[in-house]
Amino acid sequence: MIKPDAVGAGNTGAIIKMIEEAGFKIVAMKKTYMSKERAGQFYAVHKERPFYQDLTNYMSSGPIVPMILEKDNAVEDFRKLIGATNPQDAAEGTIRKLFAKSIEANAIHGSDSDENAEIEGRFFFADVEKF
Ligand code: RTP
Ligand code: MG
Repeated sequence: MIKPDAVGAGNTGAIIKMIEEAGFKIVAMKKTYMSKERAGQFYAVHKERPFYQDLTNYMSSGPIVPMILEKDNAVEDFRKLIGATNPQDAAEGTIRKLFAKSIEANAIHGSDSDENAEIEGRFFFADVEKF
């Protein structure tokens, strides 16, 4: 999911280009928006963390671009492509190094397991939207 800071800065196209060049197939994609309540559901695993309120305010501050991506070893390879959560720690050439503004406004989200990728894909897309 391309996050509100990167969509707002006009970096959607550049990020999609990097994702495709890294060998990911886009199975589904749209530009949409999450209310604070829906952002809270999406990041429910972080409910007890001190940054949860800030995070859900930020994630509902503007449009987002969620995608379902396909590739061998997709979860691990995508997390390599996006880089560390804090852009200060992200490797050169990663999406977060290039486009993230801060540890919170960090340009992009990647699922952290195959199981969560399935759940998060269903959060945004119906089966008929996938091809
Ligand atoms: P994501 O889930 O968005 O792909 O990011 P991640 O795995 O790299 O990081 P995670 O620990 O799951 O945190 C989720 C998102 O919360 C925001 N965050 N803010 N202020 C803070 O200390 C802080 N820490 C995390 C970031 O937007 C992070 O991506
Ligand atoms: Mg995470």
